[in-house]
Amino acid sequence: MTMKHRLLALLLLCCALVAGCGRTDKAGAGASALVVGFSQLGSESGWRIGNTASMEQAAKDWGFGLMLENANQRQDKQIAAIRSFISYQVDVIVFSPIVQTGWDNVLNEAKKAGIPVILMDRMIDTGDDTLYTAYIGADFLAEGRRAGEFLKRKADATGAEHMNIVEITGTEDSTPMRDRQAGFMEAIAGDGRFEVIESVSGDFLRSKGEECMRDLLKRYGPEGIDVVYSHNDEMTLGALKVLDEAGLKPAEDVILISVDGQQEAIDALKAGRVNCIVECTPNLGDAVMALVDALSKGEAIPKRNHPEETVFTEFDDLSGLAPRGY
Ligand code: GZL
Repeated sequence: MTMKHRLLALLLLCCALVAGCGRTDKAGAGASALVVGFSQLGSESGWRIGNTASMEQAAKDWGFGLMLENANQRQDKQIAAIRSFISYQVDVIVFSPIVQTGWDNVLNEAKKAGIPVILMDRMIDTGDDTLYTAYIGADFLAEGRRAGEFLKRKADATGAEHMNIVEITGTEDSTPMRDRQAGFMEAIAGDGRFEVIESVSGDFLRSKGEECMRDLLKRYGPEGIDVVYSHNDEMTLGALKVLDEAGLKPAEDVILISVDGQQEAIDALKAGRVNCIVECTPNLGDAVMALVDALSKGEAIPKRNHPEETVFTEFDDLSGLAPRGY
């Protein structure tokens, strides 16, 4: 941690202490000024940017200090951030693990320091579930199932006898990638109308979603692909650009199933350019801070916490849908 970072963190702590004096926000007047160390994995998507904003706003609403470190898609930077939170003895550590593996050592350090850890948005692989106090985030298996259920409904509606599916997946070894794939495959399993001809990683990035779609079209041709199942809207929006350039009609010549629910993607759905968007809300901040507040009061909190989520399809009337905010 450079001197600049130390001074910044000290400044943040002072702000938090000042903010905490005599405040009357959600945590209640007079509560001590809690400090939350938050390691965000990056800024790869509109979803991620919305998630960070949600955390920053919630910390303000609850009157908690927030030490935010953005790892810019690097696990080593997340681990370094968690170590800095331990050395500053924050009250709670919250982080969104970019991948599921490789966290036991640093989480053991947090455990030894007596600092509770909340996993937000993504899970970890560990043999010791005392290394984290709670998980709060989507049920990605359910999201994948919703994508598969839509495709079956679409095939029923069109009478399709066979559909070639290409999957553009999120970051390898991340929870949403693993479980959105597993849930989707589970939903279409045994249905002879569907064949997944290829899965490629777009790493949740729009630019890579575009590259993947271009490569897939080269390999299979416009007649060879009936469905694109994309693990997030950014990659879907990249794929749309390629389909347009190829003279294909998105959502007609190629069925597009996406996940997240970013405004730009919802607008594409409303315009008939996407068929289905499975919602994944980034607005987890308030629920995270409620868990932090409960922990600070010595209250037990649930180990797993899932937000309510839905699915938006071409079959729905979306005219009354509120602005998405991300
Ligand atoms: C899902 C989140 C994913 C989003 C992507 O909870 O981890 O990461 O679906 C984001 O947009 O990059």
